[in-house]
Amino acid sequence: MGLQNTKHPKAKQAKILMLGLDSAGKSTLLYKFRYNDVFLTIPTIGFNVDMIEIQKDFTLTFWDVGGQEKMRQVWCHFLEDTDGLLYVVDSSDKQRLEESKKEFEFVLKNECLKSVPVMVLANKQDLPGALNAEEITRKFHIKKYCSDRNWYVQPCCASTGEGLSEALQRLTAFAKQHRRSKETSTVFKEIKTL
Ligand code: G3D
Ligand code: MG
Repeated sequence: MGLQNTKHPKAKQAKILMLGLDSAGKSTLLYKFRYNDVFLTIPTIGFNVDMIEIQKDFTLTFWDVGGQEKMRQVWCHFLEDTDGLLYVVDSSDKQRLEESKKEFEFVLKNECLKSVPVMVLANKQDLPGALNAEEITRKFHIKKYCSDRNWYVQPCCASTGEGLSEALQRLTAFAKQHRRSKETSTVFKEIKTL
């Protein structure tokens, strides 16, 4: 997947970082966001980057970073300048929920993600036994770990697209708000140095 040019070179951009264990459905989601279609995904070796024009003057750049154990060790190199964390969970994979939760908690502790809004996607809702959004919220202690930022848990199914437009809308609002507060604090810092 390549980096797409937007029609408006001066459009504001916000960076969305997609994380989650391997096979959670990140690449499927990104294809669905981008093309509204389902593609056959292969395990992401490294990362994919794609830009999606949300409005004429606003684009989201999605960084879809591989979730295999080896890649998780380098997640920290992708955190800078993030305006929104999109954390994808396979809600049906009960055996790996604990592992996913640990990675989530670990990454949130990083200074680079301080106050960055979080959208957790409780994916694969079509599969039997999938935990719902409330269960994922409780299991991942999201209220505790995200008490200092905007957060939301969206149930979805990447293969059918269910729940994705709601997720994208809310994520856009979160990312815009985050960018605005970053800009405001930069202005304050500049004023202080005058
Ligand atoms: P990743 O990028 O997080 O590693 P992928 O995950 O997007 O590559 O998806 C891993 C597998 O999960 C793929 O199946 C994909 O089709 C499937 N998948 C993604 N989202 C959903 C969903 O909402 N429901 C169901 N049932 N499956 C989903 P394969 O078989 O290619 O490994
Ligand atoms: Mg992938």
